[in-house]
Parts: sequence; C-alpha cells; structure tokens
Amino acid sequence: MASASIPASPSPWTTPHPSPPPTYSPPLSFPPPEDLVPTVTRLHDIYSSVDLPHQTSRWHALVARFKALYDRPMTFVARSPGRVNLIGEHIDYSWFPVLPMATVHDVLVAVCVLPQNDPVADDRIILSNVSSSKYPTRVFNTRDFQDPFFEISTTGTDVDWSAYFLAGLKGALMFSKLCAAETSPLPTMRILVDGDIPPCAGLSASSAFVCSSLLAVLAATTSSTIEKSFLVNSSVISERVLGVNSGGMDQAASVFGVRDHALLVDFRPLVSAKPVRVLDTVPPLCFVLANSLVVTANRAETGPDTYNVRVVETVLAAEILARKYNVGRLEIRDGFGGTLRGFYDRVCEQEGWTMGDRESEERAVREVVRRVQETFDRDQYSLDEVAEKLGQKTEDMVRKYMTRFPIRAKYLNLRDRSIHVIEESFRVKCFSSLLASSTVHLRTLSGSESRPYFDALGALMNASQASCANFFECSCPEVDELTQIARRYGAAGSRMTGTGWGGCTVSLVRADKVADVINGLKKEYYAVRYPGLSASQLEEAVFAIRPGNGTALAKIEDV
Ligand code: NG1
Repeated sequence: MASASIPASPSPWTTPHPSPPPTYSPPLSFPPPEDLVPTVTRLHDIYSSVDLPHQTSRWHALVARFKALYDRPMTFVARSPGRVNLIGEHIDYSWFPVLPMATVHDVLVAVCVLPQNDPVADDRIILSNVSSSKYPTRVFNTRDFQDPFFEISTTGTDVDWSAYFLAGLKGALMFSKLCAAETSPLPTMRILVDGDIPPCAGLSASSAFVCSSLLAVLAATTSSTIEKSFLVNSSVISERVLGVNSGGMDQAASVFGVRDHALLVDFRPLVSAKPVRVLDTVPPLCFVLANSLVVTANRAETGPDTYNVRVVETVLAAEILARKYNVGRLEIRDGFGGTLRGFYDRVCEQEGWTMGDRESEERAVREVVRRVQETFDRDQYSLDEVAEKLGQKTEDMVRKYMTRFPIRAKYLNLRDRSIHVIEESFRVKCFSSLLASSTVHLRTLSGSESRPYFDALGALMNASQASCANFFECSCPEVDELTQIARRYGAAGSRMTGTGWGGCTVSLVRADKVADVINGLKKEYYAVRYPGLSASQLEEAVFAIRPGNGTALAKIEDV
C-alpha cells in the first residue's frame, strides 16, 4: 500500500515570516510519482554513462570510508545537485520564471540510522565530511551533536560547514510536524558528507547541502514519501536561518532537475518546473562553465551591500509602481512586499491584454518599462525620497523593508533594477520557447540550420549579461572578461550565472568549439590572472557541463 505523502505546503512565498506552524491534512489523493522525490537503486538512475566510471569510484570510496569511520554500512544517501542558471538572473524573487539546470556535481549525505537496540545507539548525531583532502584549505571538523536544537552561527565569514546540515535538520524537524503521526523522535545517526560542487562559485553548493540534509533527516525520521514541491519550499525556509533571503530558484533546480533538460521554473501559483529538452543539434549544443575564482562571499557578510539591497529595491519599485498606477494591492511575497511580476500581471489585466504570443508579451514589456521610466526619472534616490514616493515615513519604510534582512545603502536604484527584471523575464520566455520550439523539435538541427538557432540563443545570453552588468550591477570585471574571452573563442553567448559579484560564467558553445573556448579561457584568463594553478585546479575551474538529474534518495545496490 502506498504510504501517505508529505504535502506540498507550506509555501515560503505567501506566508508571513516566521511561518506559522502548518497544519497537516492528509492529501485527498496520492500525487503522481513524478511529483515525488524518487528513491533510486542504481547509480545509472542518477548519472549518465559518461559520468558513471568516475562516480562509481567516488561512491565506492564513500561506502568504504563510511564503513571504516563508523563500523556500520550506510542505510541510504540523500543526493542533491548544484545548479547553473542559463538565463533569468535575479528575477526569481520578483516571482518571474527562470531557466536553470541541475548539475552533475552534487552533495551526498550518507546516513546510517542506528536502531534503539544497537549497542552503540546513543541518540547522538555524528557528522563527518570526506572533502577535506579535496579542499585542503577548508576546515571540515567532525561534529558531534547531542541536542538537535543548537544554535547556528552565521557571523561574518565564519559559518561552520555543519551549519548547512543543521539548517536542513532544523527544517526537517519543523516541517515533519506536518506528518506528526508518522514521525519518530530523532534517532541515533552517523553521517558522512561528500560534495563536489565548487564552493563559493555561485553554483548553489549551499542550497544543495541544505536540501540533501533536510531530505536525509526526513528519510531517517518518517516513512512518508516526500513531494518535490514540499522539499523545495521547506529548503527555502530552512536556508533562511543562514541569513539568506532566497528567491527559490536554486532549490527548485536542485530538486526538479532532469538529465539533458533545462527547467522552466515558475513560482506562481505554486512552485513548479517544466523540463525543456536541450536540443540535439549537429554539432551538439554544449555549455561551458568558467569560474572567475572571485569568491561570491558569505551572504551574511556581503548581503547587506549586494543581494539584500537588490531584493529591497525590486520590492519597493513594485510597491511604488502599484501605488502610482492604481493597480490595487499586490499579492505579498514572503510577508514582505509586492513583486514586479505582480505589477506586470496587473497592468496586463487592466489593459485587457491576453498574453501568450511574442508580440503581446513584447508590447507589455515595452509598456511596463515605459511606466518604470516615467516613475523613476533618475537612477539614484535617497531613502527619504523613496519613502516619499511610497507614501510612508522613512523610519516606517526602514522598519518594514530593511530590518529582517539588513541592508547598508543610502541610495537605491529602482529604475535600472526594474528595467533589468522586466526585460530579463522576457528573455527567459524567448530563450525557453526557442529551446522548446516544436518546429525544431521535430527534426534534429544540422549544419547550417543550427547556426541561426545558436546565434539567437547566444544573443539572448549576451543581452542578459549586459543587463546584469549595466542595469542590475551584479557582475564584476573578471566575470565580464571571462564572457568576452569566451565569445572571442567561439561561444555563441556567454553570461554570468548565479548571484554574481564573482562566481561563474556559463557559455553556450557548439561542441566543435568547446576545446577552443576552454583553451582560450585558460590562456587569456587563468594563465594571466592565476598563473600558479595546477592542472587539476584548472580542470575544476573551467569545464563543459550538461544538465543532470535532480534530488534523489539513493539506496544503491550496485556499489
Ligand atoms: P546563488 O548564486 O546560489 O547565491 C542567488 C539566489 C537565487 C537567485 C540568484 C540570482 C539564494 C540561495 N540563491 O543564487 O535564488 O536569486 O542568486 O539569480 O539566495
């Protein structure tokens, strides 16, 4: 008999913060299997044949290390991948759809749950990490937890690696109340973590870690199956204890990932992801990732100057626009404020525009951008000026919008941020419909046919990069340089991916140009800026990447 599933609530985006305890009501019907986090038994269910040899030895090493460390076999592995965002940057927290893909790189949380009658059962959770040899400069001390309600330290850059596990653990404890009848108290657990997502590179290593930890604890404490949307929502909320005001893209990409597919992730009315096949073309379409090695530092430290400011700028812009154009109250995201998507949709409704085709979308984008420019006639406004436009006292505005996730900004740029968000959302629509286009789907593109297709996709990525650099100001000189080099060596398009201010670029490259682009980047970027890198460090900094499968619970029989 199928067991009950943990339902897809709560939504991190529509409930006030902190979220009220959700109440459990049994689902009326069982969700279709594709909506559930899968349990897999073969490595082939996770990785493609290209990655299998390497992954098989990695998993063998994990199994052996686990046994050596704990003198017990592992019970299961919770596995979550990182993500690369192809297009749609910094628009998830404005509720616009984005187009990421899951990576083959992942975080593995291997767990042994010890039964009460095991001689070493002691109600402790011991957490170790195998990655210490791979990242010798990082400290992964083994942690031993007796009490699960510990504090998570997020001060400055000093976030202990175990904080990500604890965030997932806390989330699991909070949300497993949803199925209280089936939840047991925390059992004795021995845990070994292995991650191969380059850290601090904007590939969502931290979201993958929180997500796999949450899944691991849920799997250890309940027999219920878990809905993907539940895992996404609860991971988003869990990561907030680390000071991250997340948009939700990373967790969605990690959980919903499908091999060989990008994901059109939407957040309204509920979080969902539509897989969009990355077409088989001749020559094949590839993505090259290049790490600028400029660290996208700890969010708790830099967020008040970067990410948090952008969240506040876009929310305030939406609220002011809604007020000025009298579109009614916007739906509140995350107990915080309205969104630019809310404003955009209201304008379309008011004008009676039925959307769906490119022309109508383009007209709507032009009109909304016109209203943005009419409302904000310059790029900088002081906090007093913004409050005046909002019709609030400055101190009220600061209390409402700038304290939960603190910001350090005297001036806000509401105009350029909004233009970026609105136009970027249109680029996502164009890019995903090009990928999904039924005419090209019917036949494999070959030779000269694929050229305009590559060029069209590449042009959208290049425009996205220009907008991130100029309007959203979330790129940096090193990232700009990487994109320029990649294009010079044959990439059809190249852009930053992830939060920015450092991190990685993703380039769209025909397969026959991949070696040129990678060699060009090595020669003109890494050899110049980082001449001391070893061959293996270089392999880790710049490589071709394919879309991988999403989060899974693995009970592998073939390792
Ligand atoms: P990364 O690169 O993982 O920090 C962040 C946000 C995303 C999204 C992107 C920008 C988190 C955990 N992730 O990504 O939701 O807003 O920036 O597109 O906050």
